[in-house]
Amino acid sequence: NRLDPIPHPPTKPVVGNMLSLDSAAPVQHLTRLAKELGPIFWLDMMGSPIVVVSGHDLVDELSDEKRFDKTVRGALRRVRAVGGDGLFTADTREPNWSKAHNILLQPFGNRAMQSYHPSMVDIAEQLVQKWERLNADDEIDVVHDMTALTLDTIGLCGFEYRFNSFYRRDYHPFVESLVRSLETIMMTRGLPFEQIWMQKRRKTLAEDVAFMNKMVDEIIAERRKSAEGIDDKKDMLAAMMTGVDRSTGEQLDDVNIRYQINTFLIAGHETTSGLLSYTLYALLKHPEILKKAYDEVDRVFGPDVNAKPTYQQVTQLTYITQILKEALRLWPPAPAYGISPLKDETLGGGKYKLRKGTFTTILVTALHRDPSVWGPNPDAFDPENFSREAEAKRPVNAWKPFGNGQRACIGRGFAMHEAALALGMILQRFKLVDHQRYQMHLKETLTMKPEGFKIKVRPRADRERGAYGGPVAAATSA
Ligand code: HEM
Ligand code: LEH
Repeated sequence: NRLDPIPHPPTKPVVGNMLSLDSAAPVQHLTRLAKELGPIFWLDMMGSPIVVVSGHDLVDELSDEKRFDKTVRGALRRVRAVGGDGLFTADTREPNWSKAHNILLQPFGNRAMQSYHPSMVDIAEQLVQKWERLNADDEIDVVHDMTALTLDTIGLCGFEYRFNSFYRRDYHPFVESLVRSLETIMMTRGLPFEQIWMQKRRKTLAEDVAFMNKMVDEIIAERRKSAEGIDDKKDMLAAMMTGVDRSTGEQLDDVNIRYQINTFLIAGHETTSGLLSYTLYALLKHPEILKKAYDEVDRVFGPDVNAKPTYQQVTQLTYITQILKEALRLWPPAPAYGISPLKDETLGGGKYKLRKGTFTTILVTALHRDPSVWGPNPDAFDPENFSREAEAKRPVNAWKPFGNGQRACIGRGFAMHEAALALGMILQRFKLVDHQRYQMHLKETLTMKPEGFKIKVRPRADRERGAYGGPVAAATSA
């Protein structure tokens, strides 16, 4: 075989490894296979191979953008039904990739983050107000509330739209369509003869996509004709409508802007919510880390429980950021990404040959627990992995929750600011109660999230008494 000597599990005739891969939990299955078969192995997906890499040395090589580029295949190719040639699902050589990349660097830059901060606080306040009004024995569906938070946040910062998820019991109809679409996309991932499979689902997919496109197209058209000049708005939509790609002098067209917005909504819905849910889980299970987190929040945000955090204060939450990074290590919400060699390649000092174009998956879940980087106990949750000293000592390309190089996540700064703010505001107010003694159970969609994770909260008694030597109620912000 041309992939010899890369390890390979036994295959069945015709289907290869296709049907033996757990279709409800493919990433967890691949992660187990990586433990068995090692840092590199390949699977036969009905005649087309997919190489799965998770050893740090090999990932380091594969991170060389002169030799390897992102490839939009497998599950991701089908996400194009919603994301079109938006940044996330565009091929690097498509003209709209570099054009949108250049234009979007500004609205995802640091300066722009400061302008989104008040909107992020607006939505985070809706979350904590909901929690403040719960009865003592009411349960919180963590993933639901974190998804409401992250979706509403990108809606408001992205295009001044309020999904108002905290004012409804079910999700907004856009979200119903999005979730159903992603489900179909994952179910049909990699299946051949797509014309004959699941006709009902394919029809629903087409209807859902049409519905989502129409809603977003209307928002764009509204903005184009609004009396208020586009220039007055400071959201991502305004930046996309006015931005010019310096290298071509061109602007984004409205269909591409729609695909970018669909993409931001997928991203806002799928990933940051997972990050926050995993983080709350880790804190519940590690009281000593939770204690340090409370101390930092109290120190940085000050004594007033209701004070709105400033942008600067959020950037000072360094220990909270270490906690978030460690959660991204153990449970990367985007668990894999696909690349392929630009020409015929050899890896591992001549050991493995990869032909040009071979579909190769970086399995981030397994990379992030490689003992050669993280030590003999890589499954332990330890924010000290992201202390300044530990980060300085660690080799590059060992921690890849946001992907690689020019195709890495453009929303990284947005997601991290949003997550630190929300976690900070939660800890500012609440004690967390693990009444279920929840044990992690992952549900895979496009990403992975904890299933059935419920908590309860109580107001923080230590702060009510005034941990700073005076009654906090008197210290209302002016
Ligand atoms: C790309 C992860 C949040 C927008 C990516 C990639 C990863 C990732 C791994 C690379 C995918 C690949 O190589 O195929 C995450 C994680 C997030 C997050 C873990 C939260 C914790 C967001 C948010 C947005 C966003 C909030 C936008 C509002 C994008 C875009 C790309 C991307 C546009 C494509 C960039 C390009 O190829 O030019 N993300 N993401 N992401 N992400 Fe995120
Ligand atoms: O290797 C890939 N896919 C394979 C294997 C799969 C089971 C892991 C396949 O058969 O399709 C390519 C990677 C596809 C997984 C993409 C997950 C990314 C989730 C991020 C969504 C949200 N987002 C968007 C932008 N930023 C965040």
